[in-house]
Parts: sequence; C-alpha cells; structure tokens
Amino acid sequence: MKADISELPMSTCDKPMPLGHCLAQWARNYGDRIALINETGQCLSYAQLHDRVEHIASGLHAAGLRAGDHAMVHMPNTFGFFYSFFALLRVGVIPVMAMPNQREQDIDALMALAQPTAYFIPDDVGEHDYLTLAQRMQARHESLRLVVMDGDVEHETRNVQILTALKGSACPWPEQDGRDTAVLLLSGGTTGMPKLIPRTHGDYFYNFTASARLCGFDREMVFLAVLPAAHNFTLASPGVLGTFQCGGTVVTSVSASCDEAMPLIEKYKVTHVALVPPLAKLWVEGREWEDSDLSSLKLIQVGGARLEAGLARQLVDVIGCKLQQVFGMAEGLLCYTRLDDPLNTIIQTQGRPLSPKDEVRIVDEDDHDVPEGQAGQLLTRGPYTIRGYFRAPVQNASSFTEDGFYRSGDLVRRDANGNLIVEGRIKEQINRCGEKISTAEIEEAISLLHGVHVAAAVGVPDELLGERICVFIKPEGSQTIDPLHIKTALREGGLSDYKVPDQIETIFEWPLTAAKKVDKRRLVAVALQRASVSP
Ligand code: J2J
Repeated sequence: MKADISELPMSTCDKPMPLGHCLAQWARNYGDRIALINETGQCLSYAQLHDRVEHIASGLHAAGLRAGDHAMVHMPNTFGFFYSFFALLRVGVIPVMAMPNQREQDIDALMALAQPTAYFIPDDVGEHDYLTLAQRMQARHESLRLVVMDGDVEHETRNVQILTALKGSACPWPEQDGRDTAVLLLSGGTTGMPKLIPRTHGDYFYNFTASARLCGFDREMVFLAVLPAAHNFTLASPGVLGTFQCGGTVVTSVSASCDEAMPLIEKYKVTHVALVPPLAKLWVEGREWEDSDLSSLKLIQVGGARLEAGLARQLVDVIGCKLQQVFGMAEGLLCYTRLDDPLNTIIQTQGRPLSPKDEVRIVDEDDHDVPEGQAGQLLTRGPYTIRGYFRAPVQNASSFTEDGFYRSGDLVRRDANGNLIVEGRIKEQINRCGEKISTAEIEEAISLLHGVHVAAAVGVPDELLGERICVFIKPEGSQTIDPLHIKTALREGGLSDYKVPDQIETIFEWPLTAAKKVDKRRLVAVALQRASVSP
C-alpha cells in the first residue's frame, strides 16, 4: 500500500516532480551558482553538475541499465556520490543507499535482498579494498552485471567501468509517477535481517522540500555535509536535497572529524550543518579549534540519537548560533523544533511533526492510547511515512498495525504544545553514534564463533559514543573469553567495523527476569560496573 501524498501543503514553487527531473530544474533555476564544493576546493555549478550527470546517465543507459532496475550506491561524500545518485535517478534506476562504513556481511545481505544490477564504489578509501569486495559480490550475486568505480581509468576492466568515463547517446526520460519507488533507504536494524525502505518520488520530494521551508533554507545558504550523505538525515531532512531545492551550496567532507570540518566552515562560510549528538559533543568540547571562525554558522541541527539538555545548552552557548533538534526516521516521520520556538523547547524537546497530516499515537503494550503527557510507544502514519518495508511480509506484519501505523519502537511522551520528548526505546537496538545496530544481529554473529555458547548484546551509556556495544558471552567451557580474539574473528568474517563490540565480557550465569528471560537491564548495570573497575 502506498502513502497518500495528494493535497500536501506545498508552496507553488515546490511543485512535485519525479526526483530524476529535479537536477534539470535546478540547473535551469540556478545555472551558474555553485552547487557543490569538496574538501580540496573543487567547485561545480548547478549547470556543470547537471552536465556531468547527463553524460553519466547516458553511459549507464548505454551499459544496459534501465528504469526500474536497482543499483547499490556505496560511496562516501564525494562528487562521485552525487554523480552516481543523480545519474541513477535520471535513468529511472532505484538507488539502494548503503552506508560507506558497511562491510562485506552487510553488503552481501543487502544485495541478496535488493538484487541490484549495478554496484557503485569509490576508489580505495582508507584501508578498504572496494574492488575486491565488488568482485566477490559479482561472483555471488547473479543480478550484478555492472560495477562502476569512481576512480582512475587505469582501473577499468571488462567488468569494471569508470564513473566519469561512461559515455552514451542521450538517455530517454523514464515514465514515472509520484507513487513509484524513487530510492531504497537502509533501515536501522532490529532483527538479524537487513530491511530496505521504499521511498516514493512524491513522498521524498515532499520530505526535503517541506523540510527546507520549515528550516529556513534559502539560496544564500551553505550546507556542510559531514555525516554520510547516504543517510536520510543528511540527504533529505532537509540536507543536501533541501539545499539544492533552494539553490544553496553543499560543501562535502569525506571525514566527519573536527580537523576537517572547522577549516571548511571558516573557508566556505558554512551556514548550516547536521550533526549527531556524539559529534556535537566533540564540537563543543574541542579546545583545538577555539581559534576557528565559526561566525558564519546560522543553524546546527542535531538528530539521530538523544541529545542531552546539558549538551544542547552548551551548543547554543559555545557556538552561539541557533540549534534545532531533529527526531527523524528513514521510514518517514520527521519532527523538528521550530526556529522560533522558545529556547527551552529547543533544548528540552525533539520537536513536532513536519506535516499537519502526520498522525502520531502514543500507546501502551496493548496498543491503547496512553493518557496525554505519559510515555508510550510512538506509532505513526502519514503522507511520507512508508506502509511497509521492501519485500518483507513477515517483518511488516509486526512493524505495522493493521491500519497502517508504523511501530517506531521509540518511547516518547508529548508536552502540552505537541512537542515530542524521546524517553527511550522498546526496540532491541543499540544507538551508537547515531548508527542503529540490532542486538539480534550481533548476538547471531557472535554465537557462530568457536568457543561461544550464547551471547547477549546490550547498549551501554557511553561518554563518547552515546551508547557502546557490550556483549556478554557465555563460553562453551570454563575458559574466559578473549575479547581481542572475538573482535578479530568478527572483522575477518566481514562484520562492519561499527558493529564490532566495544566491550566484551565473559559471563557464566545470566541474570534473569521474573519471566526467566535474560535481564538486559541488569546486564547494562554489570557492564558499567565491570568497565569502572577494569584497568
Ligand atoms: C532520540 N532518538 C532519535 C532524536 C532519531 C533525521 C534525523 C534522524 C534520522 C534517523 C533521520 C532522534 N532523539 N533526535 O532519518 O531524517 C532514533 C529513533 C528513531 C531512529 C531512526 C532523519 N532521532 N532517533 O536517525 O532511520 O530511535 O533515522 O526511530 O537512522 O533513530 O533512525 P534512522
């Protein structure tokens, strides 16, 4: 079932269009204005970006990609990311947005689900060899006919095409309507299986356009993309797409480190940036960049994980620009504090829904609405919220109510002004630096390792990460588990680095709840206690 996007409150200059048409429209509207700047100072105007993308789209069409195909984009924040993303949309191919820090296990599982025709990779980044991974994926996934690399022509082989060298005659315009899937986003895991979120042209266009209006984006703005552009927050809330819609400039940074970000802010007079709380914390606590001139900043958005009120206040005091909290989910619903909200609302709450048509229910364990002001699970339905995951009937039965509300798994309450406050979550997930990790997935990966009898993963409050991954392992014998050995084995097995546990503890006896289940709350307490006494 598709979400209803008709009659959304849009201004006349934001007439909805399929995403593959947006870039041409922006090039018409904003021509020579700068669309993109990368960290080495290279610039692209809207017209230049559009030109390159048309070339690449023709090349992809000539290489056999067709509207409706899937293609996985696995790229950091480079020009290549934007070329690939827009060229795919232009052909009508559906991009599957992998995160740059995902590794073999994740990519393999996503490919099995999405069956992409093409895989877009960067040249070597850091220590990771994407080409070898791509070759392994080609050997395993029959659907994968084309690997496109954003790199030097010398890497070109029969199986690997180079992004900027793609050529072809003009690419036909695909036939699409607002209800067709435009992009497949990654869902934060709650099970051992990956899930993909089908966002439509209509709902996604609304997502970034209405968000851009709400957040006061305009053509003078400069948005710094430090978090991965493949993530819904950076991509479309309002993010880079919202910036382009208004004719602003996006500065891209492959790394999120302050050493890179601060000089970029100063040099390009960045006005807007989106951060997760652990990164925001580094921004306010870092003394080394006290000398950087951040006076161009007008708005810092923070979302993806709980922002402590103390840190929120510090951000306002230290950076001295406006703050906005964003409570969003790739499944749809976006809540924002408003720019003109009282400071207390901005500091204490996670804002209210973007659309007047967003429906929010706060319910108890039996799906009954809780009394106003009390905490319960957030259920939501609305014009840009999905009604089901991609090819996941079993998961959909538990993630959505019969009348189409998405069960967010978040525990929230609503204040008298309709602002939501996120109190916690009931889903079995760890939020590490804003990245969502399923405890079931970690437990499964570890239980397959030699010497492990059973494992239980919990998220433990952490100064630096927000939450760290702690795994308790009951060994098969009486030997204590060697954490280093476990970490190495997980990495060698292709587990993405950010999912490798930060803390590993041996346990011989599980604390149990009254219902005789492993008591994860007590495990969190044990994890904190053991960390505090360990050298
Ligand atoms: C507490 N928890 C939050 C917040 C998200 C904008 C911003 C964030 C995301 C995102 C996004 C939170 N306080 N401010 O897609 O467009 C947790 C909740 C939520 C889950 C969704 C966007 N903001 N969360 O984080 O799909 O648990 O989207 O259900 O990655 O992150 O994760 P994700």
